Amino acid sequence: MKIAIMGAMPEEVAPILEKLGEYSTIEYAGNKYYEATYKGVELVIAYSKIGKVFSTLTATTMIEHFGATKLLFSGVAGAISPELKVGDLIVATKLSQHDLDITAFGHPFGYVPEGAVFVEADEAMIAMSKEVATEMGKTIREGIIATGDQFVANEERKNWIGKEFGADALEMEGGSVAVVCDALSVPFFILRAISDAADMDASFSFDEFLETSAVESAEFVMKMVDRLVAA
Ligand code: 4EZ
Repeated sequence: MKIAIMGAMPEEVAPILEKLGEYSTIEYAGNKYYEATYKGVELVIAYSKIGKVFSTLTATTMIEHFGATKLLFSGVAGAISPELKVGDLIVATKLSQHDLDITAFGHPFGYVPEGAVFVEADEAMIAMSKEVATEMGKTIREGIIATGDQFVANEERKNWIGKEFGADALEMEGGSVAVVCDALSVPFFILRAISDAADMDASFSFDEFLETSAVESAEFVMKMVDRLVAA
């Protein structure tokens, strides 16, 4: 077993590297990858840079080049569901690409031939996350995450994504990481802590809460890793 832990931004992986303390740095394909042995299990950690293309490259590299056999994503997201507040954790049950559009040919949003609107995350890790939440005394919500190459700061766009995909949160990497892991048969887990409400105040809220929410997510993901290495 080799576990990949990825984020999109430096702030999203910094708390994980801090917890590990010692790691080696490898430069590959325009990014830095960090390798460590944690409680006897090999880890590879990286932030991809923002968006579907960079996250696709990083997830693929972690699996194909570094040999990761499980992948956990930690980061922040914009809330769609009004029940999700800043700092709250959401685990993706399934993910979609909200900006994928060949509807001109009669296909649904998020769909291309031989693909699927939704990609499902690993059920075993979702179940494990419930146990971890109970153990930590935290509430986590399961839901649908919609991904696209847009920072959504617009109520109308947010509501459309919520309606069209039944999505509870949105971000810019989960859906592409899901496609990669699904295609390569690598179980994956996508966790996000809310940083904003994807509305007109989103950029300010994001700037204010990126670090604290990233820490919330990272701490939870490391508890997941603790379980995985103990199993
Ligand atoms: C993308 N990430 C945001 C990157 C923002 C600014 C320099 C998560 C996210 C997000 N994505 C948090 N809130 C969001 C929102 N409202 N729309 C899209 O994964 C980079």
